[in-house]
Amino acid sequence: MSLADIRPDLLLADLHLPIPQTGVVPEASFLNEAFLRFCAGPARGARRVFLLGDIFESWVGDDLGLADYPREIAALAGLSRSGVEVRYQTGNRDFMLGDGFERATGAHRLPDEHIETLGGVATLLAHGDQFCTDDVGYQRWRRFSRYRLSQWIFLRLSAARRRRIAGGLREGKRNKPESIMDVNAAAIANAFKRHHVTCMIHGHTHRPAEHSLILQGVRHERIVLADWRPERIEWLRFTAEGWSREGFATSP
Ligand SMILES: [Mn+2]
Repeated sequence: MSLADIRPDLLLADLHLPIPQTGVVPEASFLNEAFLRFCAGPARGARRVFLLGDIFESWVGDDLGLADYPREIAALAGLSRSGVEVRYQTGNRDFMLGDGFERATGAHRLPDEHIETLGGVATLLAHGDQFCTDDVGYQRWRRFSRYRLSQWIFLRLSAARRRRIAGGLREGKRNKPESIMDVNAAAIANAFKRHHVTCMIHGHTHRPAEHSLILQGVRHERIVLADWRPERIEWLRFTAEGWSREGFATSP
C-alpha cells in the first residue's frame, strides 16, 4: 500500500471564523488560532481536507474576503502547497467564495451536492442548508442569492453596503424558531434516493450526531458535523478502517 493510501481524509464545517480585527473578543480569536493550528498540524498529515461550508462567518466577495482573512488564506495556501488536496463547498455565510479564493489557496470547489468515496463508501457531501426545507423563506432567498445575475449585481455594491446586507441576514436568522432550522426528513430521504447512496455527511444545523434510518428496507447513515466553538474544536477523520471524530483539547 502506498503512503497516499494510508493518509486520512479530514472533513470539517461551520467554523464561522470571525473577521480578525484589532481588539477582538478572546473567543473570536480562539477559533481563528485553532484553524491556523489545524492547517499547520493535523491537516498536514491528511490526503484530502474537505471544508463543507461556513468556514468563514462572512464572505461578501473575494476582493474583501482575501483582505479580511490574510492569515487563514495563507494557511490554506500552505496546506495546498504541502501536497494536501483541499476541497470545499460553500455554506450560507460564504457562498460568495469565488475564483480569487481558489487562486489564492489552491482549494477546489465541489458542487453543493457531491459524491465522494470515503473509507470505501460512496458518500454524499453537502453543507446541509438545502435540506432545511421547512424554512420556506430561506429556501427562496437561497435560490435567489445563487443566481449569477444576483451575485454580479451584489459584487458591484460598495464594501459598506455588502457588509450591511450580510449583517442584516445574520440578524434575521436569529429570530427564527428552532424547529425549522433542522433538516426536513423528506428532503433527506430524497437526497439519498437522488444520489443512490446510503451515507451522507453534512453540517449547517450545529447539531452534531449520527443518525441511522431505514429507507425501503435499507439502513442509511447521516453524519452531522459539529460547528466550532471555544469548547469544541472538531473534525471527522476517515481512513480505510472507518471514521472517528477528532479535535483539539480546548484551553483549560
Ligand atoms: Mn450554515
